[in-house]
Amino acid sequence: MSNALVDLSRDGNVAIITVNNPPVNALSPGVPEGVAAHVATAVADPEVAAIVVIGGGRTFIAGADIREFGKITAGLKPKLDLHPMLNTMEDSPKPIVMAIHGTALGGGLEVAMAGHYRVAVAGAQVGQPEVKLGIIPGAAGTQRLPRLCGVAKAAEMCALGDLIPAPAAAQLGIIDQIIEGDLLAGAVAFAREAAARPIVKVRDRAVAAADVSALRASVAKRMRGQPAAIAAIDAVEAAARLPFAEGIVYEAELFQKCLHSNESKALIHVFFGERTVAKIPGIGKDVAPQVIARAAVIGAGTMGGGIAMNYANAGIPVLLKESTQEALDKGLAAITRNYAGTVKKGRLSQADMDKRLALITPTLSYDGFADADIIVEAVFENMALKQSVFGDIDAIAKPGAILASNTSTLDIDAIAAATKGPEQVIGHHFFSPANVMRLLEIVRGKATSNQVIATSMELAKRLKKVGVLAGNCRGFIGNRMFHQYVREACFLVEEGGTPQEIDGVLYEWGMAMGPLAVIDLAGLDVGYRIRQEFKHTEIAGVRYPFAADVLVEVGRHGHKTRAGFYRYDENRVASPDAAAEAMIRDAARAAGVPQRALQRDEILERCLYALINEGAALLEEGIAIRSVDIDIVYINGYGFPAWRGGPMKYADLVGVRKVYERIEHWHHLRGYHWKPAPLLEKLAREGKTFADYDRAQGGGE
Ligand code: ZOZ
Ligand code: NAD
Repeated sequence: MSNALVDLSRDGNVAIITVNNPPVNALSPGVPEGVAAHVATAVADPEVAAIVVIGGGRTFIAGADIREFGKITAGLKPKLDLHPMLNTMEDSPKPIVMAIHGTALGGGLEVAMAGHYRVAVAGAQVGQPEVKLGIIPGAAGTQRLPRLCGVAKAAEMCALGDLIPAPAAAQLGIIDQIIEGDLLAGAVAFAREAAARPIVKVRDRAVAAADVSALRASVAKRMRGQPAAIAAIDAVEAAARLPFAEGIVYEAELFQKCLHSNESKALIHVFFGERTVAKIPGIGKDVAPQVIARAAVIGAGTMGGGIAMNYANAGIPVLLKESTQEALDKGLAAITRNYAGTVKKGRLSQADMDKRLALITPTLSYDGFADADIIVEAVFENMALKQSVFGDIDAIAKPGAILASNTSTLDIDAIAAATKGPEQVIGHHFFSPANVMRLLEIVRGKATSNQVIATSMELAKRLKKVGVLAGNCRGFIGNRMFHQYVREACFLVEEGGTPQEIDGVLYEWGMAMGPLAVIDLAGLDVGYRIRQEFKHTEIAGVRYPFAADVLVEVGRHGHKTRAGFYRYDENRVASPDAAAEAMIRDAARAAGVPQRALQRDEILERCLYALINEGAALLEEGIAIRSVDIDIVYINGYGFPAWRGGPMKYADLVGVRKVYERIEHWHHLRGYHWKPAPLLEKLAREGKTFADYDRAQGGGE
């Protein structure tokens, strides 16, 4: 079967099969069939001596079509079977040379390994990244790869999913030759020579067992909650134990199990989610992003220093302004220390560190700010100060320059009101440490222009961040939800749980850190100050979480004072602190909070369902565009495990109705804080999911 997705042509006695399925030549329906049909035609053609398979456009085959997996698990399609195509290729009596540029990933590398030779340009990359989607290679990758590079390396590649640059892959035996110059011409020449040699199939190569126990142990720890990584090692090890035909049956069993797991559904949701969040309804390709060639940052504290590093890392020169020489020196010293640490770990060269530092110009004045395409404010979290800074920069910025605030809670419109051009003002909420955390919450004010939003979304990519657009409200998406989560964690500790018990349950469930450990790290005083500022919004008779306040009031501010919910040693290693627990206990007794033993399920439900309920409210208010936007915020900014899909996907996986019923339960018991969000109630009553909601908004899978 020939089709528009796969083309067959000839260069003398070499047949050329080109896959044309943009953008990444995924193995969508029609591609495997087309490749197999063209191989059969070429084999039958007496004038063909050898065959080259190549990808049209920017890449070789980047893998199976991930969209098909959801259809299979939903029962809408039969399971994928690539083996007929792979066997047709491997059994070809004429040598098949795979010509690789871009990426040969997952099913793409599996196709490449069913050929008899692989050649690649030096810039290509190969890998079996399926584990990042919660699955294992399902088209003999776990059986052919160890036959090329050995069990140990293959197990590592399949369990970790890292991409291997072509030159390294050549050293490992995965690639036979690096082609200089034109790939197709090089592959055709290689194929002509190969026609004279006997064919060796990868499946017929010998493979020796290897000790992978260290990898197994490290994966069990690093990738907790992700059974696919261990399954990948099991499958690769089987290659040395079982004949090829039995190995692929074993691989298929493990593949199916992984494919139908919640972890895989969650990770596939995250894969598409990270791409969906870049799409903003109403802002099309006709809105051209502005050029950002120069930047300026105000405030060289915890956040400003990290933000300046992001710009320097992206090659964008950046001015960094402080109000005193002392603060400037301190900020620069922190930046230098940070880069030096990366150099020491071998992840950055000294020359690159010097180059990046040279892009950061420290200053105490606004000189040069008029040339900046973007000015980012990261001064103290105080409205009057921010308004005064925005008044200053509005007066000196060039027309069209973007004025961004890194505020975590303040009203973007009130900040914009200090300028004559509120359409240029936007929130760029980076997360601490700003040079490490991937999330950039982009906050649109009511006047922010579409061009400023489009530029911010594109800039996020350049800064290697995931940009998510949020509406303007106190705390935006991330912190507004976090506030509910921490409230429940504090209530739980006031009711008799210990910090390590509550944090332990959430950590075991998959969070990078428990909620109380997180606020110790961020500084208990930060939340305290915000609560004081918003005291007037408290409602009489509504329970107020006091656990953190009790600690702050005796000078326990978390890491920075080496005491908070926990005690910290000089290396900031936490240990339980009976004194903190006693203080909270005393305050709870004084407030008449009954003390009791807590169950794991209650801790999980109260913390996680509080997030979900607030997430539903944010959707309804239009603060978050889609539920997947919330998921991407939580995974990239708050240590939510990607393999749980984010809070809203987790709700879908548990069942929206079940989550709603439990929230109703807590509402009866605990009142005010647990009032179900109307959207949650509506979806539950209609038997719908948050994914359905996203689809109705024109987004999502
Ligand atoms: O897109 C980057 C990437 O990493 N893609 C995923 C690669 C991957 O994970 N491949 C393995 C897939 S799983 C597999 O292959 C299973 C297997 O073993 C076979 C199963 C057999 C079953 C047998 C059963 C017994 C990549 C590096 C390729 C390119 O990055 P870019 O930054 O240049 O581009 P993106 O990421 O913005 O992508 C452009 C558009 O393409 C969509 N897309 C990418 N990879 C896809 C895919 N769509 C479907 N399937 C894929 N594999 C992506 O969503 C984006 O779409 P738009 O609409 O947002 O533009
Ligand atoms: P910080 O106290 O570490 O740094 C603020 C810096 O701003 C100080 O070095 C101060 O000297 C400087 N500054 C004050 N007024 C100035 C002026 N007029 N001109 C130049 N410099 C001035 O605070 P931070 O933690 O970096 O927070 C900065 C902003 O980022 C706040 O709005 C905060 O809410 C937000 N934020 C903080 C975090 C976090 O985890 N720390 C996370 C996200 C956002």
